[in-house]
Amino acid sequence: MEMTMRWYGTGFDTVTLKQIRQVPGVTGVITTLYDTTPGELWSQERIHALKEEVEAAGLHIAGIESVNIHDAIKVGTPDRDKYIDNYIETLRNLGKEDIHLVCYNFMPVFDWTRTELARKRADGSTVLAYSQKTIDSIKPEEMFDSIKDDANGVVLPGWEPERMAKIKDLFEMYKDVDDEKLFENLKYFLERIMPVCNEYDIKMAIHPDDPAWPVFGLPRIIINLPNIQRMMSMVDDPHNGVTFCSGSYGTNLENNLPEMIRALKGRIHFAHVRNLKFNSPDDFEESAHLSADGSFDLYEIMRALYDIGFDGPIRPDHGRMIWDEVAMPGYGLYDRALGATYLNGLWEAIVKSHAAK
Ligand code: DNO
Repeated sequence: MEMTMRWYGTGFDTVTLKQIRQVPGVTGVITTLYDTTPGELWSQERIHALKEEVEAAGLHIAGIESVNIHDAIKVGTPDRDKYIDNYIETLRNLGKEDIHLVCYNFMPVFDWTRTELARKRADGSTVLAYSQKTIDSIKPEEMFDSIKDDANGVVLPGWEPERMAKIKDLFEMYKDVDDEKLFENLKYFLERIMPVCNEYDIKMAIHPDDPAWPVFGLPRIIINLPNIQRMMSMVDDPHNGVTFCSGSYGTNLENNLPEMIRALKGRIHFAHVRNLKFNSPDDFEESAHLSADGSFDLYEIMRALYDIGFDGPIRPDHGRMIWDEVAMPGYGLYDRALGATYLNGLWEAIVKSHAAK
């Protein structure tokens, strides 16, 4: 595996490449062109400039998170082909710049959903949290307003204010889209992009829906092993794979994370590893990465990745806000650096214990 960190780009991220370079064991970044909109074509020049900037800091681009999918593609409206054409061109331009991993999601309307961006924990840190009761008590259009004051002035991925302003139209757009339709539209999209992925060896790594169940009545399909297997078999190509995100699949306590990892051998192209602390099955908060601080056994997760021979990029995921840092919720430097170091420590121990046998 390669340890990486997510970086939103100069002007968007409070964390610098120089800081990331100094986190022990981190060699790559997972980045994006944060000011592009879903459906827009990424020029090779802009990708090249981003790559040069990252490389000048002594790092490399290990993958893109995300090239976002236009709603027309998810809904399957007649104009979807023009957005898929743009997506294909973007993939080609990434391939030409020697970038071979793309993380994306197929969630309707909202990307990840949290009801709090700064829940206070006993140690004084603040974390992202989710309560189903809160979701059940508000309207989708109130969602953004209810959390935006805790965003520390940054634009959250998937929660761009322009998008949120059109929320009612978006819901209207999805009114006839159910799970079956969403699967069908995902299949159409994947079939169209696979040739360019094969030509440039680009691994597509779909991100799970977070939380892993329908929110506000919208369909959510990338939520458990049977659905991932369906997605992979409907377009059976090794480039059609997944981002294994422990914090997203883990929202559903019925998902056995190490077992899922073992079942997905060969098709996990990217891993997000973090912990959650459950207060009840429908109320959880994002704890520190350490197993003892949350509900998951991170050692077992890392061991499952080791056992399947995972050799792709991995990144610590959302961190707590600690030591008075002001940053994008979940994406500060300090706790993610602690997370990376902890995951690296687990990995080293696993590798060495295998060598000793
Ligand atoms: C949140 C992230 C998601 C993820 C996208 C992938 O912090 O995990 O926004 O990047 O769903 O497309």
